[in-house]
Amino acid sequence: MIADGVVTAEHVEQYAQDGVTIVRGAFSPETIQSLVDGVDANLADPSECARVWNRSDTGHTTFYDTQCWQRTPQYRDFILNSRMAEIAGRVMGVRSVNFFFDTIFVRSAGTQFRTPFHQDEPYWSVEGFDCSSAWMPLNDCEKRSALEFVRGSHRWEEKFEQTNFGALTQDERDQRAASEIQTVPFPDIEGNRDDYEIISWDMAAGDVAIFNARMIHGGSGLLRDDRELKVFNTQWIGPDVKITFREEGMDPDHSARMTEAGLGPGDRLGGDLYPELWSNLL
Ligand SMILES: O=C(O)CCC(=O)C(=O)O
Repeated sequence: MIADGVVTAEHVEQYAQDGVTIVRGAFSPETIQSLVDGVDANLADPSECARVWNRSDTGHTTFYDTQCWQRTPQYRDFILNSRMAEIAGRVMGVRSVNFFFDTIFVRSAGTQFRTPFHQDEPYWSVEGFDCSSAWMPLNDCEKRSALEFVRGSHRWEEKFEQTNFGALTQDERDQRAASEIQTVPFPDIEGNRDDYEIISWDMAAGDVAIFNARMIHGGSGLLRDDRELKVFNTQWIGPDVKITFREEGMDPDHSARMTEAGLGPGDRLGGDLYPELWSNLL
C-alpha cells in the first residue's frame, strides 16, 4: 500500500472509515510554487467557467475557476506528471485512476466567507463510490480556515437536497433545480456543530486532504487579515464510476464536453479529457 513511502495503511484505513485522510508533505516546495504560478496566471486570465462565489461589502472575494488544466501548463504538469494520481488511487484502494477535473478556490486576505456544507457527487456528471477530491492549500492554512469534513458521512444513505450555488453567485449557469429524488432536507451542520464529528487540520503547503465525493464538507474561510488562501483541487475517479447526466443540473456541467468526446451516460471516463493516469498493474 505504499507509494514512495507516502501513502500508508493508516491513510487507507482512515479514508475508508472516515471518508477523508490527510497526506502530509506529499509535494515539494518547487511543485507548490509551480502551482502558485499557475494560479496567478489563471487569476490574470480567468476561463469562461470562472465565478466570484462571494464578494463581501468590505471587498473580500472568493474566486472559483475550473477545467483549466489544458490551458495552464503548471496544472497540466502537476496532473499528468506528479504522484497525485497514484496517491489518490492508493488512498481509494482502487486498481486504476482517471483524472476528472481541476478547480481553484482563491480567497483574498481576511475573507470570512465559508463554503456551505454539501456533498460533491450529486452535482457531478458521474456516479459511483470511488470518486475523490484532493484539496491542497498552496500556502499554510490554519485549522480554522481549512476545509471541514463530517466524519463517516460518505456512507450515509439519505439523498439530501443540496445547496443551490446559483443563489451564491447569482449566475444563471449555476442554478440547480430541486431534484425529485433528493427529498431529505440537508442537515444544518453549521447550526448544530456539536451533533457531528467534524474533522479538519492545520495544513501546510505540500499537504493534501483526499476525501470521498459523497462526504459532507464545507467551511474554510475565516482568514486573518494578513492571510490569503489559494487552493488547488483535483478530482480522481476509480473504475466503478460511470457517467450520468442529471436533470436537475450539474456543477461543473461536463455533459456537453463529454457528449462532444463521444461519451454518454453509463460510460466510464476515458480519452484525452479524462485520462487514466495510474494503474496498480503498471
Ligand atoms: O475550498 C473551498 O472552500 C471549497 C472546497 C470544496 O467544496 C470542494 O473541494 O468540493
